Parts: sequence; C-alpha cells; structure tokens
Amino acid sequence: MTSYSSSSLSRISTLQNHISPLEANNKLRSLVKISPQVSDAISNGRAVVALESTIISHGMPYPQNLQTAKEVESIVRENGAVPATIAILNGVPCIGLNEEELERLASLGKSVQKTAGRDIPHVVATRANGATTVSATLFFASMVGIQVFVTGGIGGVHRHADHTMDISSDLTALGRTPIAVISAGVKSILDIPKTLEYLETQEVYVAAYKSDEFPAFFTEKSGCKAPSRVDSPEDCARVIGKNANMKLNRKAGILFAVPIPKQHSAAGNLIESATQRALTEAREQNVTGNAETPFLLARVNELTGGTSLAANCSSSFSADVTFLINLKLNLRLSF
Ligand code: PSU
Ligand code: MN
Repeated sequence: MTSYSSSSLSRISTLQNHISPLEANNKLRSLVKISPQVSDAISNGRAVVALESTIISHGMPYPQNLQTAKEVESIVRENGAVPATIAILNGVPCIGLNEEELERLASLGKSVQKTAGRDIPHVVATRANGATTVSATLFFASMVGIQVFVTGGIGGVHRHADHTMDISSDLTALGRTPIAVISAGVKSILDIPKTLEYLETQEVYVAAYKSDEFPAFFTEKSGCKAPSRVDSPEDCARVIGKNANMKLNRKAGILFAVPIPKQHSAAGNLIESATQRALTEAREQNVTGNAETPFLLARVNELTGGTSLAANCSSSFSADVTFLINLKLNLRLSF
C-alpha cells in the first residue's frame, strides 16, 4: 500500500490551497481546444449549444450521420446561436469542430472509440479519436460554461437491468452536471419507467414539453407520466436560470423532453416491434455493455428498412433544436 509522509501530504494540501477555483478552471480550459467561433461566443456571452458526437459515429451510418450533424449545426446558426459539437481528436478534447473535423469523425464511424465519461482518460492518454456520449459531452461542456445541450435520445436504464445492472452513465452525469439537456425523450430500446425512477434518484428535474406524458423519441407517448410539464421556452428558462436551478447553485442537471411532432410519429408501432426483435437478437448474440445501444440502433434501422433512421435524422432532431434556440435566447434574457 502507498503511504504518504505528512510533509508530502501538507505539500499537496498547500498546493491545493494555492489554486483558486478560477485558476483551476483556466488550467482545465487550457487542456481542451475551443474553436475560434465557440471561444468568441463564450467570451461575448452569446448563445452556445453543445452537441454530442457518439450519435454521429455510432448512432447513424455514414453519410446520413454527416448530413444530420451539418443540418443540426446550421439550424443552430440560422437561429443566432453557435453550435459546439464535442469530440476528442488525437487525444485532444475539442469543443466545436470545423467542417473537416466533422467530416473525419463521420466517415471514421464506429472505428472511433465510443467515449463515455469513464473512457476519457484512456482516449486522451493514448491520443486516440473519441466520440463523446452524453455523459462525456456534459463533462466538457460544463468545463467551459455551456449551459444548454441538445441531442436526440439520451442513454438510460436498459431493459433487463435487474440482471445486467446496465445503466447509462448519462444518468449519473446528468445528476452532477448543472446543464439543461433537451432531447426527444428516451427510446423504447430502454426501460423507460426505470429510467425515470433513476433520474429521480439522481435529482434530475425532468419535464415534458407541452405534454403530460414523457415521450419515447419515435412516439409522443411512452405510457409514463412525466414528472413535470413546461409549456413555453420562458417556463424552461425560469427553471434553469435566475429563479431556480442556477440561483440555488444546485449541482444537478435538467432534462426537457420534447415530443416528436405528430406527423412523424406514425412509424412508432413499426419501430416498437422491430425494437422487440432487436432486443431478442442482442440477448441471443450476447451483445452487452457499451456495444448494446449502437447494436440496437443499427438493427432497428435495418428491420424498419430505414424508417427509424429517417425519423431519427429529420424530425425530432430539428424540432428539438428550434425549441432549444428559443430556450437559449430566453435564457440569455433572463440572466
Ligand atoms: N440513444 C439514442 N441515440 C444515441 C445514443 C443513445 O437514441 O445515439 C448514444 C448517445 O451518445 C448516448 C449513448 O449518450 O448512446 C449512451 O450509450 P450507453 O447506453 O452505452 O450508455
Ligand atoms: Mn451501459
């Protein structure tokens, strides 16, 4: 066992005492590469929107992944905010990717390492390329002070988690990171009631947008009542901003679930039966751990002849982003 002499211990504590939180934060920031646009936006107090990258590398095939990533970024820009797609390139955490970097990530696809929070040290140390999941993206976004993050579906408690204990670190990361995540809910590849229970345990405020029910990404309804409901971007801004979460200095995050627009939810039943089949196949083929979510997403897409991918790419993603921009602009007003 390692033992520390009292002098080395006191040196460590002296060192710690001499680093102010601001210095520590600046030090951390020097370890990441912030794109010029994102850096400008942060220093001028402009709206910045964090975006994850596992959805690009592992959530969708090439070239739809690149098209969707670009589309989402341009919707963010058209609405006056700055997108910050986050990924690790050659071991360097990057906040905001340029076109060439985005293209590289999309075309490398699954050969890039899927990087959840636990994987960050390894990807950085080996100077590898890593696509960040929601949990790792939350870590880097909060390091540079981004408050809002949009994605398609977040990870959750897996079906059969009572045997496997497979619970996405997205949920624990949300529990300790004061960022508002806007998504179209949780896909039914997961156990949605257990996911909502776990979010409660993690003290994450969860609200459905203009709905009493928590949405299931491809469908407006999951059969689960949402813990809370919000009806406008102003409502959301009040919850996040000066009236509540931030003012109280709460450390936990927020999840706003925006249901898929009605016209895109027709494929819900088809997708649900494909999901059941994909889950059975995953069990039969012994697909577990961090391989399960990408396997299920790809298999459901194959089984629905591309329907789930089309819904994934176009509908709820852009609906989320438009909503989010409103939210962010309102947030800015409320500070
Ligand atoms: N769910 C989706 N699409 C996705 C993911 C989840 O509907 O692309 C990705 C996200 O990056 C999420 C990650 O953070 O999978 C969760 O993986 P896991 O279940 O291994 O924690
Ligand atoms: Mn897992």
